[in-house]
Amino acid sequence: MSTLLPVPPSDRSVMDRGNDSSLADPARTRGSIARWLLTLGAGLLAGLVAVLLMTVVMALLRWGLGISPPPESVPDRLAPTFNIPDFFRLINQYGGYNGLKRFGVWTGIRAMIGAGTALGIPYAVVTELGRRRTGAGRLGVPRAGLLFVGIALALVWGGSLIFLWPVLTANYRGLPPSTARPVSAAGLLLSYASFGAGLIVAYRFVTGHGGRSRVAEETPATAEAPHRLPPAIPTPRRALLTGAVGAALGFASYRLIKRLESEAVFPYDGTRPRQPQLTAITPVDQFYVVTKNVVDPRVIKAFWRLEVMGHVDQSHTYDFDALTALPATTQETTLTCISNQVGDTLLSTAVWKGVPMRTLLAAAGPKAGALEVYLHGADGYTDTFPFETAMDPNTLVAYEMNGQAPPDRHGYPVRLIVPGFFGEKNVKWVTGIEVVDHPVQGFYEQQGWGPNFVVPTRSQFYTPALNGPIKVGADVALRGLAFAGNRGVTKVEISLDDGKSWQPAAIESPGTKLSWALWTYDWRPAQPGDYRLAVRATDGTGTLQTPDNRGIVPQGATGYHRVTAHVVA
Ligand SMILES: Nc1nc2c(c(=O)[nH]1)N[C@H]1C(S)=C(S)[C@@H](COP(=O)(O)O)O[C@H]1N2
Ligand SMILES: [Mo]
Repeated sequence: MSTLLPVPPSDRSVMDRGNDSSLADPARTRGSIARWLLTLGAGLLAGLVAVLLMTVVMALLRWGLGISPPPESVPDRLAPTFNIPDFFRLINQYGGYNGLKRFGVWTGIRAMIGAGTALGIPYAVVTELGRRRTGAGRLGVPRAGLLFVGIALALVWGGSLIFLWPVLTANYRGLPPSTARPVSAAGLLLSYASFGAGLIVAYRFVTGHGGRSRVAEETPATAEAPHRLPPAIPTPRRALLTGAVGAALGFASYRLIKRLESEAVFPYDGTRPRQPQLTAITPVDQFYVVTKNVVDPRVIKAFWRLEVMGHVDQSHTYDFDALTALPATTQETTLTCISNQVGDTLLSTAVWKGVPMRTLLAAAGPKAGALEVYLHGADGYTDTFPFETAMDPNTLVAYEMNGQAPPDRHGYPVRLIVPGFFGEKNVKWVTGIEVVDHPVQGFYEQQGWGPNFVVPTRSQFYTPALNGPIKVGADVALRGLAFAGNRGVTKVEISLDDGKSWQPAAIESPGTKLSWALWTYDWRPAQPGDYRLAVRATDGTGTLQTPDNRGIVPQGATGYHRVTAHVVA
């Protein structure tokens, strides 16, 4: 098999043009330009094949080992740096959080493929100029080409490690932060190296340069007459073959990405029960879901570890069996998202079983000055809460939800339950509990949410009958919930006249200090007309819910839930 395009006579003269006046010949110059264009085309083709190979490697590493590739980790790295108004502007611009997430990842994939393909051009130029000076090296690749790839690799890898440092703790299969970081770094290196190797091999193949350069052999370089080798150009057959390999790699990476996309969170992120089925305990499959991710972690229990480290005397690492061997607490707790509007249903209640966090902290021996805990999730998510809250006996490292292992979307195998605070502190897929002696900020905190994450007292109607007209004299069972963080609900009152007068509602299910109360109020409207109904609750400290209307940014919404009842004759 010929490893080198036979050099046509015209090219031999181009090759020798250092010694003659061929540069002055316009026809030869045109031939030389055309030849360079073909060379650059070979570079682009090689770059494309190489980046598609890298995409396959990245997708396999993501799927198999949970190593986050840049199209996923870069948006994750950037998201906390947006302020809340910009974050919401983007969310609106891209049709919701899911739309924004999709945009981020696909932009990343496109940018990566574009940049990788484009890198083929400088590689081709450097390689061909190197070939002129030194001829092909031992591997059929001029040293300049290898150097180019080596330097590019070092720069891109080093830059990635610096830029992505905070999110290298992510491992979607559940490795804890201290292991995840080197594994992520190695995964990036392997990915980038697959690109570099792919570029070298694909370019060498497509331009027909084998292990030895026949041109170089035929015209050995001398000091007086340095080479004027023509740039290598692709042979049609090899270009076709390379294109076919590229198509196969493109297909493979497409299938892998599609496979990951089928595990994407789009169908369930932000979901809430559509049919109001209000029960004291929410069935697991109706529990609301919120996640920052495009593809949630699917933790392998055998990979999963929980590290308790930082400002402690003795770091500890627990595997699942070691954690579940510790004395556990079972408690009913309601969770609600900070972006839950008054009257909305991003809130649910489950019975959680887990180890009190303070058991783990006591074993590690927090040092004097412990201020906060900095939590790490397998998805690189972070959040914080005061050390005092971490020592609260109700703050759990939970591994059961309503008597079963929590499903992936709720943090399998282990998540935090932090009564009193908004859902975001309830870190899912938790892999690290880091004690710190200085203030730190988590994923959403950096955007400017908070600083107060205490759930304010809330109450709301949850009565489907109010959606339609109501007959005068009919019995209407008004029903709803009230929730007061970790303070419990002691009283719920209903107003039928827009808050002018209040009547006590009956407590159908009191819940616990940590969970919602369900209330009912039997109403029989006597007159037709539009009634403005309102509800308010009093918490366990005797404090009445605030009537002040506050939006969800930056500390969660407050105010009375009001609904209109259309009573007809
Ligand atoms: N690791 C991790 N934990 C997380 C999140 C996340 O994106 N990643 N989202 C938080 C937010 S904003 C909320 S409201 C709750 C939702 O918990 P749920 O989906 O089980 O209802 O999880 C919190 N824990
Ligand atoms: Mo949330």
